Amino acid sequence: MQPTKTIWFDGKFVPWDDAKIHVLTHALHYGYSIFEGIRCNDTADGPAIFRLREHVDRLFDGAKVYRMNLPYTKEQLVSACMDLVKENGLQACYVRPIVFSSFGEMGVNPLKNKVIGAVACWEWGAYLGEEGMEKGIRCGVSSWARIDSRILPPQAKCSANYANSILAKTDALAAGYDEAILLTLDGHVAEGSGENIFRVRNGVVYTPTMQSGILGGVTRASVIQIARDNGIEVHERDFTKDELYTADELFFSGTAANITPIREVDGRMIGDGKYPVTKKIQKIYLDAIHGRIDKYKPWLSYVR
Ligand code: PPE
Repeated sequence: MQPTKTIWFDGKFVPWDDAKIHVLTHALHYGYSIFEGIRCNDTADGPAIFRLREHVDRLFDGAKVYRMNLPYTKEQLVSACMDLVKENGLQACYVRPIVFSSFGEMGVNPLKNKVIGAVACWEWGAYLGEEGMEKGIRCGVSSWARIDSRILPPQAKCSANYANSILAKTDALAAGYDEAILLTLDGHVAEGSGENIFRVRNGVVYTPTMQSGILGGVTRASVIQIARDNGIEVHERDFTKDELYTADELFFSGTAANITPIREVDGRMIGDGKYPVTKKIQKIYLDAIHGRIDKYKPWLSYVR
């Protein structure tokens, strides 16, 4: 990771190297932190952050679920993200806000400790590789079930959720795959370790329902809208593992991953290795985030 000039840390901009916390920070021990992942992309009118408000709203929703009292308003966090990109002078970057229980008392109860927020940004290329974006990646269905809303609410982007993602991701890598696909406890397809999933069959697009236990992806919502705006039928509908294998096309969506085709699942090739629907959606999505489509410009917050 290439350091940038500054990080927004508890309300102030500090040099990259000074954004440090104590080893007894409560969140480090118990996972009581909520974060976001946002992309700022280069456009003809300078850097623009994609759907910033939606990301900040999701962070506040997560905080509500976890009884986390945030010492900032949504407006303050929005400004922190915008100012951060400007201060660092980057054309394109990934923006990572996080709020967490800080140093103070140990023990499970986090509510005695001050909540601190930070926002950092850095340059981050294709999450699943440039080649993956082009040619598709290889996935394995994980033997770990996705967290369930009765265990850890998947819709809150709490750091603790990522222990589940880490188990699935590291097993997938150890088995020689690029990424894991997790099923729900009742055997429906949920999502990747850090992406939502889509299935294409006979030109129709399907994606698991929000109620199945997935993160409500900002990219997922954008994909659904882009597809519908462009005459592609989309259904939010749960599906099973075998329906992954019999898909004509599969793809992941996510802030970090953008739109990444999946070319293989559990050693089975998906479709015929061409992804006409995925590629069409991928192109429109990339055009949208880079400010090349007027209709989707309301999704952008221009930094300058
Ligand atoms: N599901 C999960 C579990 C998830 O972590 C992400 C984002 C998504 C779906 C897609 O959500 P959205 O980005 O709003 O479309 N994963 C973030 C973190 C990746 C990481 O390794 O860190 C991301 O893409 O920023």
